Amino acid sequence: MNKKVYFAGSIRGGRVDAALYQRMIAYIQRTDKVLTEHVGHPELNLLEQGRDRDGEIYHQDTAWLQESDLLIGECTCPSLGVGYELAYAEKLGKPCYLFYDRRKTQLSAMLTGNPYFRIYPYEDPEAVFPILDRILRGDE
Ligand code: 6K6
Repeated sequence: MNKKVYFAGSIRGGRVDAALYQRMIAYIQRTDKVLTEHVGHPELNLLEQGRDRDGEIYHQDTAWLQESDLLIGECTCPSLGVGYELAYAEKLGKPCYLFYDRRKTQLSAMLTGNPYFRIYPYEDPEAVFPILDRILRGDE
């Protein structure tokens, strides 16, 4: 209860799974706090904003990673930013729980080969929600 969750999902990598991100974020928010709610917003400005604005995003997101209790990532859509966040969270020792749709993608060996990451392949997105319950209860 009241854990601070860093939710990671693709933004400039592609928004094909944005509706699922939004559902997962809303589900987590029933019991806990999501620091990165914007990742699920249906209308985002995907354009590069210049070094200064993108620098603010980088500083805010790395501060939220430090503040977070755990990271939950939806990794079906490949994203350089999400990959960077996962390595950053690992260095900080934050527990990382990763989901991906095995019908749509093969996850990078840099994730599946690293036992630090707890990885949950699924075939039906509905399977994600009971796993989220267990993660948030601390049972995973
Ligand atoms: C403003 C409002 C919504 O989005 C913006 C501007 N962009 C970003 N804002 C906050 N975090 C971002 C933004 N772009 C990328 N990120 C972070 O990188 C998120 O935490 C995502 O998990 C991840 C996505 O990386 P890309 O490489 O797919 O963009």
